[in-house]
Amino acid sequence: MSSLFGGLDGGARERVAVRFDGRSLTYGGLAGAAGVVARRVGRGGRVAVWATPGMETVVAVVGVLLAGSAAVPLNPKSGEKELAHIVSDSAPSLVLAAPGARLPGALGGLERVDVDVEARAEVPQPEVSEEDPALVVYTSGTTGPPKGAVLPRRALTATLDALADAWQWTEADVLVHGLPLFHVHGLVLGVLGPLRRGGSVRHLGRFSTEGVARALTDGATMFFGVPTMYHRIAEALPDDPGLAEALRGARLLVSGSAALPVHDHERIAAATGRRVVERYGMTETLMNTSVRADGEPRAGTVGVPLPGVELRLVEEDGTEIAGLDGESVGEIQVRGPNLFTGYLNRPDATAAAFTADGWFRTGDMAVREPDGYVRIVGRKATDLIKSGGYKIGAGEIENALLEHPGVREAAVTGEPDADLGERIVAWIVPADPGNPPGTEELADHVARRLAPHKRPRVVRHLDVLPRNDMGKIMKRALTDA
Ligand code: MCA
Ligand code: AMP
Repeated sequence: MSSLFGGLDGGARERVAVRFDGRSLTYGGLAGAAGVVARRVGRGGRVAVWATPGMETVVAVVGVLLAGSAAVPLNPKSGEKELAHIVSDSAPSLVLAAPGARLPGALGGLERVDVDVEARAEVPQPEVSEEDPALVVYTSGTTGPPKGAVLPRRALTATLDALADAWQWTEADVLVHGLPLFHVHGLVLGVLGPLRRGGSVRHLGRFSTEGVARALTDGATMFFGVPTMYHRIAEALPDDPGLAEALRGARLLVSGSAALPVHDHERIAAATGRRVVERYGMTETLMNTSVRADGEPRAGTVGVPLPGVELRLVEEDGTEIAGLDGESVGEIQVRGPNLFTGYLNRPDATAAAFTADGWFRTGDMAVREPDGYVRIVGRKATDLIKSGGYKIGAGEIENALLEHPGVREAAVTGEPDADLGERIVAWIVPADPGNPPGTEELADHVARRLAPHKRPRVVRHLDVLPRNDMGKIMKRALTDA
């Protein structure tokens, strides 16, 4: 198992691996506590992790990986419908949770094992293959419930080593972030990344500009965030000289999960003299491109393909765009060891995601600058919304809205939002036009069923939804209305 975590294999057992608000674990402590989890979990199979932003989640995921099993991180704010789907789809053997964490009814049928961060046992040494699944991460599509992307161990190591090369990321780095631990950004890059390098991660529990400033002033060298976090930093900078000073001292500021607006990039550059580095990835592909630490961090670009990643732009008819002209727009397709193996229980969706010759269709549209830099210009599907860095499918929200008795018809779109990138807008035809359900009621309804970040922020009432001759809702007409 030597391969996943350089930090656990090396000799630096006294070095701090992980810190959460006053609690920390050294590499020796993490190996011991994760060893207990690994022995309890055993080899093979899938194990759910109640992924609160705390030390237990790190110990649980590392323990599952040391056991040679696959972790299924669960969003602790997921609603009943979403959780029930994930649990029945991934069929975990048990759920790992922090002592005292309250688990909802949807997990009632699962055996619960509490994680003890103080416990210690030898790390087992199971036989594992690099193709064995390491994580199953649920991600939204345009329609239907989220799909479980199966990420093999080699995808994690390939992406983390490519990032180490691009960012000159070493064991001397201390990363700070406040990202959720049930998605690739916060879990793979933000936790497994430092552990693979033998470095250290400080998790804020919850993102705040003050927390970032404090950590960077107190020895952290890198910050990872989604554009919403950088927007909040850009907003706070004029009144917070300490924040500007802290960012100035960082070795690397990295943004990803959605496009970083040029305005925020430039405001941060003007106030701190530092340019944020953007990288581009996806749950299914892990990281594809990045601006390199020794490259030019130009606003609005996501840099160059990472080592080992093949990337091409393809036109609608399948023709590959040959030149780097900075204006021909095509879909980004990628190939490489960083890719997932498929969607759990969804061979149809897996087949549809790849071309006949094995390229993964990202659905992201881009151009390539003459020097090879990739500039993302949009997305193929209008039914995918990125809000706060979370990917959200219009279809799953529409289905949830239709389960509300006050809703006869529903359509969901994303609208530009300075803070969230896009905000979710629900267009509904009320069952009773004289008594339509209010915004808060529908927001709560969706938050309870799916997750709070999937709740509509705006609700608009219509007498009828605009449909074409085939009866299909014309979303563009709604967005333009
Ligand atoms: C609000 N809340 C509610 C409701 N309304 N709860 C229940 N019912 C409601 N009706 C709660 C929320 O749960 C939250 O609780 C609080 O109110 C505020 O929520 P909200 O306004 O939605 O969010 P925010 O606090 O403003 O969060 C902004 C954020 C967040 C911190 C930027 O969006 C975020 O963490 N984004 C990161 C997304 C991410 O990691 N994406 C990676 C996937 P409480 O106060 O308890 O929190 S993409 C990926 O992995 C790929 C590979 C990539 O490229 O990176
Ligand atoms: P997810 O499925 O949640 O992993 O989100 C992946 C999607 O996030 C990608 O397909 C892109 O649309 C978007 N994304 C990630 N990083 C960036 C970035 N740096 N710039 C623009 N879009 C991004």
